[in-house]
Amino acid sequence: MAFTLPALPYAHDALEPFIDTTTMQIHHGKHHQAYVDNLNKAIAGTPNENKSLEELVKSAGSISPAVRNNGGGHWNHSFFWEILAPKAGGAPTGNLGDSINSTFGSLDTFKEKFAAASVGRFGSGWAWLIVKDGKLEISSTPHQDNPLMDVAETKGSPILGVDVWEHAYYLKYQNRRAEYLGAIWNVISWDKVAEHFAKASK
Ligand code: MN3
Repeated sequence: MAFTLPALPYAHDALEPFIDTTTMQIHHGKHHQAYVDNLNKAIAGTPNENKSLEELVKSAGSISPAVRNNGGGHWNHSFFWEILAPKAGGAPTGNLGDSINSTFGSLDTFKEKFAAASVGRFGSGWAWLIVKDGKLEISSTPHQDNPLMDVAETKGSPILGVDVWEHAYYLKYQNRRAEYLGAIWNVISWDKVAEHFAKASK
C-alpha cells in the first residue's frame, strides 16, 4: 500500500512568526512530499510494500538506504508536524513536567541541553527527547535516522523531535540554528509531548 502525505494539522501560516509560512509550505509540501514519493518508489514491487512505516523504520539496518532515508524522513516529519502547534509553548505540567524537572533539574536546563545536542549535530539531522528504559534522555541522529531504528546510537521511544536540517529554518534564520532552536519552544505542544510520554512510559 502506498504511503501518503498527511495533511498539516494547522494552516501553513499558523506558526508565524516563529516558523514562517514559506518554510512550512516548502517543508511540508515539497520536502516531506518527496520523502513519501521516494519511499513509495523504493518499496514498489518489493516485500517492503506490505510493511507498516514503523516496521520499516525499526528494521533500518537491513533495508536499502533509499528506504531507510525516505522512510525515516516520512516518519520523522509526520511526528514533527503533530508536536508543533499554534498558541503552544509554555511549560509542561503533570508527570512530564515533574520528570523533566527531576531528570534535568529544570525546564531551562533541559532546553539548554537539548539545544546543545541540536547545535552539536554536524550537518543535517534531528534532536530528540526519548524515553529509554523508563527514563528521559536527550539524543540526536544524523540524516533522517531516528531513535526507533535498530541502527540508532541511542535507542528509545521518541516523545519530542526537532528537525535541524537547514531546510527547517534557513529562510527565516539563515545559518542561526541556535536562534531557531530558541524560538521553536513557542510552538511546541507540551500536551502532545505528554501524550507520547504517557504511551512510552507504560
Ligand atoms: Mn525536514
